[in-house]
Amino acid sequence: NNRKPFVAGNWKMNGNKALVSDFLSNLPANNSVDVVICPPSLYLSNFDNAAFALGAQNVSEYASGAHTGETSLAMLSELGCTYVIVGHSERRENHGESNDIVASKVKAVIEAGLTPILCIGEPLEVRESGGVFDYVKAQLDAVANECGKQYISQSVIAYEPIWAIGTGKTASPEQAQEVHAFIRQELSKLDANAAQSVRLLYGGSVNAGNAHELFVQEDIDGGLIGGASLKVQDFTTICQAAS
Ligand code: G2H
Repeated sequence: NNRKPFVAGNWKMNGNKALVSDFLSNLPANNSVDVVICPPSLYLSNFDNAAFALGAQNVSEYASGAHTGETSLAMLSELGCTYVIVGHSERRENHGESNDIVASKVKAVIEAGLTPILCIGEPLEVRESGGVFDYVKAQLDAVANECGKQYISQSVIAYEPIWAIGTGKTASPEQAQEVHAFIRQELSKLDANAAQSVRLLYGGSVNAGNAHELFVQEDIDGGLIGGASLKVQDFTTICQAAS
């Protein structure tokens, strides 16, 4: 395939100015991979002249106004941010983001000219009861129904099984590839050409040691990295594993 590999670091609510400087000075440029750092939004403006792209971890679906504590797409754009993680499982589980809210956010992000990194993935009980495909299909359909198929094909999609997030339990390369192939097959029902070009990332306890075996799978085009994106050395190794 000719999809350019993609690696995004999701710092979550971690990091500080010193970590920003460390990444600016020490993360090597990598021309063969799209590299994105998603720090807490507060720090986006500290990343002037970075050799990598910037993403936010969340955004409001509204353009402006009385939404205390929220951040708008115009603000993110002004700070040089070109990607937004939408629908991370921590937002879905702990901040009440339903499939419908996630779909509105995807729509808003694309309409503002940024690229969503749409997160989907099942909890453990769904994995154990054999409902994984139905579950991720419902998550994809919610976006396709609300926004239309062109929105989903303009997204980067991250498959993150919730039982593998921050737990040290990674999906095996075969388990991940199986779901990635299913996602690409579902996308091809919406738009056969676009399905071949959409980057599908795996997320959930990816680290410097296991990145390579995941990224060599046919339908895994890179990763969304949490814990291991906080160490410049490990993150560098992971980016290299994708190239
Ligand atoms: C999944 C991932 C980053 P971690 O949330 O999105 O985190 O790599 O720490 O499991």
